[in-house]
Parts: sequence; C-alpha cells; structure tokens
Amino acid sequence: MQLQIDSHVQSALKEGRPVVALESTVIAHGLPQPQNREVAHSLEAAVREAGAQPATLGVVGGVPVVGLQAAAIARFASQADVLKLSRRDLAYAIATGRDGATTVAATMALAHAAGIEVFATGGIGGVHRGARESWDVSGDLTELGRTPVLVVCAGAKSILDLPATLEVLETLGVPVVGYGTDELPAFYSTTSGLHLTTRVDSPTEAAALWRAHQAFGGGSGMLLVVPPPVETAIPSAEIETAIEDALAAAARTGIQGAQVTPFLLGTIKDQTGGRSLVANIALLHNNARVAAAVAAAICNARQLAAVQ
Ligand code: PSU
Ligand code: MN
Repeated sequence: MQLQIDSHVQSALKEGRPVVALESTVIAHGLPQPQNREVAHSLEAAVREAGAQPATLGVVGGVPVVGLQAAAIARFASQADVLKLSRRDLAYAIATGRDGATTVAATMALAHAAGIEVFATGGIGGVHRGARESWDVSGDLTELGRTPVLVVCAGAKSILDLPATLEVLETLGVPVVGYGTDELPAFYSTTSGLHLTTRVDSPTEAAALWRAHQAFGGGSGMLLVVPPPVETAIPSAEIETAIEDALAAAARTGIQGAQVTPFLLGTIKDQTGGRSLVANIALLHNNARVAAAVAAAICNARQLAAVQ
C-alpha cells in the first residue's frame, strides 16, 4: 500500500523546492459545478505563479494520490459517488478501491506521509454550533493536534462555534497565527471579534514561527489564518442572516454527520445570491498564493540554516 506521488511533486520534494498541498473535498463537496473544476485548476496555477509546486490530494480507485491528474479532477468535480474522506474514512476508501475526496484532516495525513509541510485551503472544519448536544466536532481539529502540517486558511465559517473552535485548538496545542491580523477571520468576513495571541506580517516571519513550532511543537500542526480579500468579503452581520437560515433549514431536514457542512455551504450560496461563492473562490486563491510564498520562505530558511 503506497502513496502515488506525481513526478513533478516528487522532483520538487527531492530538490528541496517549495510544494503546496491542496484538498479535494472543496472540489467534490464544497463548490458547485462547473466552478469547482475550474477552481481546482486555477488554484494549482496560482500556486505555480507564486513559485511553488502544487499537489492536489485525493484517493483514486483506492490509491492515495499526491498530485491528482486532470482526469481525476474532472471526475471528482462531476461524479456524485465520490466519497468525502476524513481521517477515519481513508482506510475504507483504500481497502475497497473507491474514489474519495480528502478533507483537511485526510489531506494533512497524506501530505505529511508524502513529506509536504504546507497546505492551502479555504476554511477548516471545527466545533459545530450545538455541539454540546450533537458532539459534532470536525476531525480536522484532531488532525491539527497530531500532524505537523502548516495549514493556510481564512479561519472557519461562522456556521461553526468559533470561540469553541479556538478553545479546542488551544487544548490540542495548535498555534493559530494571524497573517497581518490580530483577529480570527471568519471566512466570508475579515472579522470575528475573536482576538489571536500570535501574529506575523510576512512569509519570512511565518516560516520562522513554523520552524520553531516544528522543533518544539510536539508534532502538532499550525494554522495560518489569512483574512479574505476585502473586495469580495461579506460583512459579518449580513452573512449571519444567511447562516441562521441555513442552520434552520438543516435542523428542519434532519441533516447529520458528514453531510452537514456541504449542505450548509450550498444553502448559504443560494441565500446570498451567489455572493458567498465569489468570496469563497477569491479567498481560496489568496490563500494558495500566501501558502506558496510561505513554503518558499521555509525552503530558504532551511537552506540558510544548512550552510551556517
Ligand atoms: N469549510 C468550508 N469549505 C469546505 C469545507 C469546510 O468552508 O469545503 C470542507 C473541508 O474539506 C473540511 C471539511 O475539512 O469540509 C470539514 O468537514 P467536517 O465538518 O464534516 O469534518
Ligand atoms: Mn462533523
């Protein structure tokens, strides 16, 4: 049982060049057609233009793949039977030869297995509102607590209980680092009202923090949270109405488990007349560019350290 690593990704890793992992759940379950397929390719292009090698991860016919080919991306973007894989689902997809899109948790697991340190996504999963009754806490948080990958994202959506999500990340030993901000971004909105204890203002500073965390972080991951581009961000008061409506619809339909996040995303898109989708796509590209710059800064720092 082996990872299949794309040859370009393999060369970049061998030569110590920057590599950025990308997830596939956002393609298969997070964005609608036809934008999902276009975005999968334009995110890879954004990483390349920013000077790093992209690698989109997923499980194809039971094989964990690091660097999905165009045919696999097309399949993930259009087929309804592609599974959504968190860490616990990886074994099932691999053992039964299924196709599966990887969430943040499963992407971190496979990226780390391949030797990739930096991963860009939109938003992470977290503690759901009402978790006191449902116990719905994303496996993304557990994975961040145990897998040393630097995840670049725009925080998390306020479909989640953001204060509780920050508390759990603290418990798990995961630094949450603001990129040019002192506040946790709330995905669609630049603000959440939640203060962060750590901030960096450049890729070099982010790289220094990551290297220190790798040395003393006990093997956990790190979150670099980047505010969404202001031109397309949606003020929190405005998005909150859409979120409340989506949560009420989820409660009415009795939707549960892994379907909750995709259901809420789709409903919010309809509620905002597509504006949430524009914001989502813009922040994905922004995060991909930041991740590429940070991955490059990490490689530079490592090379400098090696000659000293
Ligand atoms: N949040 C988003 N868009 C997404 C997801 C989360 O704004 O597409 C996806 C990611 O793949 C994330 C997963 O890892 O949903 C979390 O799902 P769950 O809450 O079921 O763990
Ligand atoms: Mn869940």
